[in-house]
Amino acid sequence: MKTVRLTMAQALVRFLAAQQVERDGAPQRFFEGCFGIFGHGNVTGVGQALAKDASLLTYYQARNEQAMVHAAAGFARMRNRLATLACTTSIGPGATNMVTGAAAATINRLPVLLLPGDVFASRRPDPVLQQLEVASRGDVSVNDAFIPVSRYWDRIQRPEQLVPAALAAMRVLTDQAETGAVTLSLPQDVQTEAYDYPAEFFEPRVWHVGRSVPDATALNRAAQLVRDARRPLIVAGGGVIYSAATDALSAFVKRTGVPVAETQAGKGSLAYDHTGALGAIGVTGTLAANRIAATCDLVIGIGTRYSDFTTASKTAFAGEGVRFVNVNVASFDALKMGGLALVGDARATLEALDERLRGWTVEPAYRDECEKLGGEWDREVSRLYQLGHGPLPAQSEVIGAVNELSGPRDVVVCAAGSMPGDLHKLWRTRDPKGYHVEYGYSTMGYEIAGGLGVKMADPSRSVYVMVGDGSYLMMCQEIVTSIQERMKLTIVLVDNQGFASIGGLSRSKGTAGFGTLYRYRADGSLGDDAAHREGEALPVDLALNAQGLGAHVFRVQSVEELRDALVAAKKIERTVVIHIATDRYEGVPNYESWWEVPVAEVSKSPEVKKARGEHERASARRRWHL
Ligand SMILES: Cc1ncc(C[n+]2csc(CCOP(=O)(O)OP(=O)(O)O)c2C)c(N)n1
Ligand SMILES: [Mg+2]
Repeated sequence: MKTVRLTMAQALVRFLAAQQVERDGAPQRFFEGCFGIFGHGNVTGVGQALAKDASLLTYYQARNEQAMVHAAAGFARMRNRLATLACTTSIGPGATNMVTGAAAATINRLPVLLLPGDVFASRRPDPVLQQLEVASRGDVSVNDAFIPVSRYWDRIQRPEQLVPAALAAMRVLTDQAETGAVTLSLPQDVQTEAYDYPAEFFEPRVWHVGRSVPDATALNRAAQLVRDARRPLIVAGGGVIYSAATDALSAFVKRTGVPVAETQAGKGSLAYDHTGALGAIGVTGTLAANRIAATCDLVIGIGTRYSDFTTASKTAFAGEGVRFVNVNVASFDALKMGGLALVGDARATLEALDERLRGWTVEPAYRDECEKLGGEWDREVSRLYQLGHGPLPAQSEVIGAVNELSGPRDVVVCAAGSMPGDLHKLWRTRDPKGYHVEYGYSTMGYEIAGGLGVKMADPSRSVYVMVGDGSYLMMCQEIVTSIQERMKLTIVLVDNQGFASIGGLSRSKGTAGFGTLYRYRADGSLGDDAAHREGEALPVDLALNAQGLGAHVFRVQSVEELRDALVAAKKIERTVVIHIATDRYEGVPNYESWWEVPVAEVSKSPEVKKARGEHERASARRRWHL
């Protein structure tokens, strides 16, 4: 047997560079590079291997480990999970900084390969710098914290163990039902140990991503349910986009007249002006989608995991006897809501269902009703885009300006705060990959880092990152990486002096926006928003901060100036930050939906008591969907 003598880390880098993925024909590289931040736990192991074979796997220096996982996840999402980036870190804090990124990737079902360094397998120099000592267990390290947030986890205790572990990692990363974060924990000594690896391990290997279809019985049953339905509704999730099923969906909707509502991850499944498009569904949904959801008799969920935002905490689908048919690669998701499970690829399954529904369409009256609601919604969007609110503009006007001045193929990126909900309702998506809001984990700090990954995945598109001041303060440092990699981002920094979303939530539940405004405390105030408003503004200048990180900065005071800056930004080659202050109290309304957030059962406050009463009334509408 031909062997190659390499260190474990060198073998790992060679293996990663040889992995390819194929769906519908053309194989492509699975790992397009490796993000990293070096420390004593990886600089001489994986670091040496990356430096030795720099042409094998491009190394990207990041600024924060959590951020680099977000960038890798953003990259993977943009590439429909058919490619990603690896992430290498030192041991200890460098490693555990990736835990949040791992959770975000796993919850969003996005493949990322995490390679945290780990303490010596030999245990000879214990305790090493940054080692957690557990008196009762010799085999535990901080990297065990990755276990619940990884879809596959292993610790490479001997160099030859890399062979089965790397293959298992690839199996999980490329399996569309299993994918998420994969963690290979790499003890720092083992990274540098040599072994005679079989040469075959490094041969190009193509991982096939198939398009499976459910069995005929399940498909026939589903088709019968659709034929029997009078008011069917498709809920399109991220799976529609990952499976590249958007054309198939568009054709199906045109032919049958079944309307489509979109989840956050599924937004872009249909162009916003498609006749069957009802827009966003659920807590952050449109009036059109939520009205139809409330009265539909069959939900066809495609590639959705039915989060509480989608189901309005199980109150959205209020029709008596409403049934669910769920198309999903994962049986775990397909079986939710008591649904008839169609376990399979979204595109192939939709096509198979379409064949069985030849000649069938919804009643013209239902088609007209949906179209009318869709049209009314579009007028509501126009109203919110042109609110003319003052003296500070409303966030909806900022969204309108960015939407109108970005190109149809450009991508908007966001993750947390009040913007994801407003974008879900208001963004006019024109391309299946044009809307990228991380709302599975809704990680403050994803925005700029994730935007970097999106841009790296498709440099031919302009990337508009919409970030709140709170999220910006949590994680803005990848601006530096975007400049280093010449990956231009246009970042719109929406400054409303703190956590507008949580402040609003707090006020709506009777707790006055406590602890959500960035201000000095007014004398005697306990931190509620109203009292804080009287306090002095903090001497914080986020635009100056962005400038200090190397961005080209525009400070704008109005929507007009924002529009000018967006036009001027197109000509600038490096990352741009446009800073705009907005009115924290001017939000986009809720359209007949409810989100379950618990409220104190006992309190002396009349506002809290009132909120508790509303909570109890609303939660009585919750359904089991068994
Ligand atoms: C890492 C993290 N911490 C806390 C939260 C809870 N949270 C959700 S939105 C939000 C405030 C976001 O503030 P900002 O980015 O300014 O957006 P705004 O609400 O003002 O629109 C907080 C604290 C979160 N989603 N992520
Ligand atoms: Mg804010």
